[in-house]
Amino acid sequence: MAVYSATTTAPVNIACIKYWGKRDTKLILPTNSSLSVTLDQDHLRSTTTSRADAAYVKDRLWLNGVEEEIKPGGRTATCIAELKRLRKELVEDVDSAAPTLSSFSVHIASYNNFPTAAGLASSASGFAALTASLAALYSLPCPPTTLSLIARQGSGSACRSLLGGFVAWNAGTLDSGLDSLAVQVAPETHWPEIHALICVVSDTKKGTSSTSGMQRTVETSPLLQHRIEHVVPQRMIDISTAIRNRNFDRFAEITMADSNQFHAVALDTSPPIFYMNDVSRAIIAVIEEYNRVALLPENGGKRKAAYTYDAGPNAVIYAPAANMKEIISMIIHFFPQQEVFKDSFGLFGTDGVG
Ligand code: 2P0
Repeated sequence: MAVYSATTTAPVNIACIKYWGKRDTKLILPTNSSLSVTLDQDHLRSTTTSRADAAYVKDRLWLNGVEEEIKPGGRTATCIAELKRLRKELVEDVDSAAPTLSSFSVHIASYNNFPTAAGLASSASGFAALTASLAALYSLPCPPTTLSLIARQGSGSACRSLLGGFVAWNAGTLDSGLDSLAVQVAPETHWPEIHALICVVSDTKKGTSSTSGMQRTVETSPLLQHRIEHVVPQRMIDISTAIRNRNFDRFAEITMADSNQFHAVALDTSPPIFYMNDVSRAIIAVIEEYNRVALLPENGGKRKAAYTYDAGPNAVIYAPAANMKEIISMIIHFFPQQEVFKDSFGLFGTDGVG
């Protein structure tokens, strides 16, 4: 009896231009485009195995060894249904001799190689790995950009984790969502000098989930409308240019400005959402001072690091690898692992993204 099984991995991605807001909550269509860096496979990633068997009676999912319910009509069920549909349309209807895997139930097991307690979002790598493993199981003749349309319906940010390097998620304009997909701006090999340092400020679960938080922002924040119409479109162009030109100074300037505006729209939400804490803000002050000195003409006049924060207090610091040693020493100097930080502050390590 043939065993149909496929295992794939997908890394975490960290956005420089933030996704925050949906224009369609079912299809997960965003109110603005976004752009991220996919971290390398060696560090933070999800690994997912999918199996199809005629003997399975229903689709089942395990996350880190614990079975999760697949809710009918929910995000996971939608992704599985879309991939089964593509198997039928693109493989089975074309080659009638192909096994009709689309009619079998699937068992899916996914593991993260980073502690869920680290407070790092796992939905992006998780839904990207789930989509990629089913696509491999079904031998779908689809490029990652096409698969991003499906991963997006699991979790918006997941569409960006199907591609490596520097990745844009184009918001698109169609109601169908068919133009709301991820494209590679530059491969990881284009700019391997850029590394990411993840500073775990807190490992507790965040108070407001991204899904509900961003919806509240869409409904209540006047600043979000300004951001969508007048800020993000130009930033997407400018940061893509900075990446193509390997211009770290400009990349850093835009990344920090966009992190700050994302947290400003969170604050502009009613009731307000606070994701950063005092340690997060202190890290911003350290990096701002580091860059202020670097920007002096006698020091070269260019920024040396960029901070960015997602829907939680943990900092991600992007910098050329050559600056990382200095940055890590500085962070340890200002945030020594004394009693107050002992259990709540840790350096996760450096991630080469190239
Ligand atoms: C991002 N975040 O661009 C932004 C920055 C958080 C802050 O994408 O509802 O977990 O599943 O589409 O993808 C978090 O949003 O939300 C996120 P859903 P998701 O990375």
